[in-house]
Amino acid sequence: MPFWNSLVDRFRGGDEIDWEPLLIEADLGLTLADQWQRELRDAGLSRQPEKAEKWLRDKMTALVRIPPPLPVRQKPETVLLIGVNGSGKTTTAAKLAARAQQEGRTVRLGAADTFRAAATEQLEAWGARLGIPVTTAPSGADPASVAVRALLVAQEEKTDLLVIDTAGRQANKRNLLLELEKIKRSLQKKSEGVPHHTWLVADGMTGTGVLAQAREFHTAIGLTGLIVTKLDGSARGGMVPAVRAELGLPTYYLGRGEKPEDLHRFDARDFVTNFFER
Ligand SMILES: Nc1nc2c(ncn2[C@@H]2O[C@H](COP(=O)(O)OP(=O)(O)O)[C@@H](O)[C@H]2O)c(=O)[nH]1
Ligand SMILES: [Mg+2]
Repeated sequence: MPFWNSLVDRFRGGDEIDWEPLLIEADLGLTLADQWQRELRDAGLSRQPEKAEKWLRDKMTALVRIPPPLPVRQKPETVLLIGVNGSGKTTTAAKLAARAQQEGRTVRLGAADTFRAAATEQLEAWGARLGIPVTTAPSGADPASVAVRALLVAQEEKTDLLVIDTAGRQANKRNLLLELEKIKRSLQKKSEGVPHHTWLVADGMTGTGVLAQAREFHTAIGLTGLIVTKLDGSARGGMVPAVRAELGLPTYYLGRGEKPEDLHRFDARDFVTNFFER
């Protein structure tokens, strides 16, 4: 039985359905769950699961629909990926690079996670596998200077797209935020408008943890959007509308696996269908 139907069945206590726990279980977060619960009640849909589902689908589709991003004319179009350890940043950097390469664009990767040598090696391995150049530095080097060097080389080579990978761990959280802030500021100083995208890479399996991370990174660094990974498992991305409602941030891609081709451009209709029917 699709997830949504099984939830509705489980929460159907007598005739009237209490929508809030159901919406919370679907990772929509407290604020949105509370709001939609009230609106469903006001619309008289407490006892009408089929109509309520239609209402929710329309509501969610309208909320998560995003205008296509404006084309970036400046070269390289620069993406800065940030997020907690293990969220999928390095894999996603490779996936974005592979996708751009497929579209016939030239790409460079920047390995600004200098906290662990293994992180740079992981990105270099992807670069070698995909035939994409990677700007690296020894572990312990200043991540901001690696990022800037990657930008300068990419400008020189007129590369179409630069994707910069960063660390998710530091001695402590504050240090990590300071480091990321410095990377962003250093890039901005080199070239106005860069980075064009500062995307949070967040693990969809952490549910509304994604919302908490988005709040924290958005406040400290300033995000322009999200990529939600690991939606090939049991998670179906309820936090995507939650983040959109609370922070106004769109989700641009969904990760559904570990391979380069497992990165899907976000599509509102697909997302909502998948959310209710899988
Ligand atoms: N199933 C699944 N695994 C993923 C996805 N994205 C990343 N991973 C895996 O998650 C783990 C951590 O990814 P990594 O890119 O190293 O995370 P980072 O620490 O943020 O750089 C790796 O084993 C990846 O293969 C995804 O969309 N689906
Ligand atoms: Mg990494």
